[in-house]
Amino acid sequence: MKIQSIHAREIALRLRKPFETSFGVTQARRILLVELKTNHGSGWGEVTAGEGPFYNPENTDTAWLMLRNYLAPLVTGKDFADAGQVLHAMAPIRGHEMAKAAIESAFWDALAREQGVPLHQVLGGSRTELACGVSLGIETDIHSLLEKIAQELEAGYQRIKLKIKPGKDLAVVAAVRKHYPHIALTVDANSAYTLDDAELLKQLDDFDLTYIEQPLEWNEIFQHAALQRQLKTPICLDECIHGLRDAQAAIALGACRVINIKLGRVSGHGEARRIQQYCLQQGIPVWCGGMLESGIGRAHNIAMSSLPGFVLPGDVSASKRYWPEDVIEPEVTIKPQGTIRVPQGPGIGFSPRLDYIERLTARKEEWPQRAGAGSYAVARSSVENPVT
Ligand code: OSB
Ligand code: MG
Repeated sequence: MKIQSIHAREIALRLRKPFETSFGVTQARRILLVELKTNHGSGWGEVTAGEGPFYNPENTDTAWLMLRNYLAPLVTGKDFADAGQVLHAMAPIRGHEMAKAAIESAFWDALAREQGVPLHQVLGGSRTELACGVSLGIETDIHSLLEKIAQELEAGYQRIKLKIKPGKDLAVVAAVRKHYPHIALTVDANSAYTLDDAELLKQLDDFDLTYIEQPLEWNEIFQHAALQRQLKTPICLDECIHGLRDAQAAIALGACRVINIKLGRVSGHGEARRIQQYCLQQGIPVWCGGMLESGIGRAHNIAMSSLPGFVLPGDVSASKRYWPEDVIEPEVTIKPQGTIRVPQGPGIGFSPRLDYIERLTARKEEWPQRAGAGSYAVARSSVENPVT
């Protein structure tokens, strides 16, 4: 399949309510959507980077730059037999996994649509319903947190994840556990602690958490191994895992007993599947994380979560938890038993709402640019013949 051009847009989407993590508060998203135009139709992908480089080094603006100046020139006008070849074509670019994942995953969508089959089937997924959890942001007081938890449990969600940070940890988790002695409960620190906090983190062992997600630095596997040796509770790595090699290192070192797979963080479906397969062989449970995605990214997460290793409830939840209106139809909904049905239509199985997306669009470009190639021509030559 030949990638003829890439249509990129930045859309502005306000969250229904602000979401606070240890690294900051998000009120509105600036999301990049890409549509790959091929000689056999098109496919959609989403850049899952945040507005600032606080979760990982990427953000909305770096992704736009990478897509326009480096990644689009490497893949447009070329024929690819599969998505692995697309990722390979982008290999000269170091890092920028989320920018690459948008193209790679859009290619999968295009491929599945061309074949007229659902993406989960092309990926090799078998599950038809996914177990869903929710990720709850940091709240100013415990009463509003308990109220939110009550609502989510009422909606059916099967696992509650609490964001924690220094000063908003033990007392919060203790209060929630006291109120709900039996729910599946986890915490996510988004790298807010250091090994010096080991004594505090050990006290989390009292609360029967399924795992503690990413307590230490975003790219520090070795120290997580030192911490895991001191904890009874499994560590789940999120930020640290950028690809299969990180998963292999983390498992071999004993740095985690659970892995959160995020499509964007690992450059797309191909690498996500390699991690999933490796973890399945190693007996490490995985689950699908979220990045406050719009419906496009959410749809890709749903397809990925249908693979066999995804045995723990994901952070993939209903559109209406995030947005007054989603950019896809139908929107993602959750059943009363806390599951999402994997759609059976071709590709991602949801349709982009083009009119609505147009109204949300802050900027859009098509690469290669049709007239006056300008910066595009410069960019292409600088990737293919780097001048050092
Ligand atoms: O660490 O999982 C995380 C959101 C933004 C950045 C990082 C994370 C999150 C979430 C929200 O936890 C998951 C979601 O509901 O999309
Ligand atoms: Mg996380």
